[in-house]
Amino acid sequence: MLVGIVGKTNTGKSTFFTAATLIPVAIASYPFTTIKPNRGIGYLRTNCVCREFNVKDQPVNSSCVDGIRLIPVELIDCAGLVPGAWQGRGLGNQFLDEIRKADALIQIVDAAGATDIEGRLCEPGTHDPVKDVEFLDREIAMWLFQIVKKDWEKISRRAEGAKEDIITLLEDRLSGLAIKRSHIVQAVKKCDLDKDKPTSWTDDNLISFLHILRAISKPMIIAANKIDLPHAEENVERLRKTGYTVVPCCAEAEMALRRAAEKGLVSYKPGDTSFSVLRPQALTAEQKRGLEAIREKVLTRWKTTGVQDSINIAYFNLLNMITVYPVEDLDKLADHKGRTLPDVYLVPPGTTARQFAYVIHTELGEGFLYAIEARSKMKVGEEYLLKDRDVISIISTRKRA
Ligand SMILES: Nc1nc2c(ncn2[C@@H]2O[C@H](COP(=O)(O)OP(=O)(O)OP(=O)(O)O)[C@@H](O)[C@H]2O)c(=O)[nH]1
Ligand SMILES: [Mg+2]
Repeated sequence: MLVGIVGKTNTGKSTFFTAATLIPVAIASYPFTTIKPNRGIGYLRTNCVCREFNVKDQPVNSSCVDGIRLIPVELIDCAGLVPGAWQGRGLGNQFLDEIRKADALIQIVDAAGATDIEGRLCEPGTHDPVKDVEFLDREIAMWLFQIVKKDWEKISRRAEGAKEDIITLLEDRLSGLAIKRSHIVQAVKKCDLDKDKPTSWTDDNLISFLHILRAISKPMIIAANKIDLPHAEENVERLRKTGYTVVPCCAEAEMALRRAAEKGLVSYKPGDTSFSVLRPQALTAEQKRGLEAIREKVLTRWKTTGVQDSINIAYFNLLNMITVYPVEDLDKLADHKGRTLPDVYLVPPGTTARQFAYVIHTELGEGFLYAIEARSKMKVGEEYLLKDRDVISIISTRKRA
């Protein structure tokens, strides 16, 4: 599962990406700083099961600090866009091509309204960020429209004439865009379009359908960034009226805290509600002022910087992913090397015990006999639907290589 960081140019996408991944990328206060997308690993913050089972874990594929399990996930920082990108304005379709593979989107909005519609700096409060949300929705829908419209006449006629299924034809047309058949079926239903008469769909019908298809196949939240600036607070409420989940955010603060934590200057984990200074003597007066401003303007007022919350919401609320801990030895909750709760996997809802075995290792899936759920110590079959925070041992005729 891949989450794309998208939005108008110059809103703080790359700052958000660096804050989440600690990968240094180009950040600047003018439009179109990012040209090629940046890909990197960020983390999901979850309460580890180690506390509940009262064990000291030895994480391998993730990390665990004070009972907080950080699970790696992939993020992509896209190039910014301006209205008309679908027709080639700004960096044009390049941005749009980057979101092909994204399963969910975090839209970074300049909530302070301190950048105009073209991403140029302006006085905070002079631009309406709701307009940015509206234009991004339209850009993506128009980009999809361009893809579908190319041979719409042909495929809609074919669907009616040869009685070929329009859903299948659309699925072919939209392949490679992380859009599933079930997404298309849902969108057609929601738009109340006659799937047996696609030649009757007008351009407007098609655009509304594609708008809904995007919302279903690439659900989105809004990170209302630059929350430290004047006018951001009033705009958060207005942004909420768009119907999207809005997370107040200060990417710059998260970046500063993560960097300071990496250098051992402060104690801070992504998503924490506060930080403590570990080495005050190593901080310059300016750094101290900066950190206190973060505490006052961001953490005291908004509880968190919003970066971690946005990533968690994208994976857990938009994509409904669940976490599952596989173990071999049920008594020690350990793997074959004796490491306690070594791994946690992020899987989609509806994953069965056997499908999960395949995720770990093909051979484990092929030789699947049954599984044991650690809390109840009950035997479960291949069709058992995994739940969030399950700790599970898979018994298979074939061992892991
Ligand atoms: N005040 C404030 N400024 C921020 C925040 N996050 C980012 N910025 C500033 O916003 C400007 C743009 O940041 P970038 O991260 O380069 O923005 P971008 O959206 O990646 O821009 P493009 O790649 O050009 O589309 C920079 O001057 C950042 O320092 C924030 O939380 N608060
Ligand atoms: Mg950028």
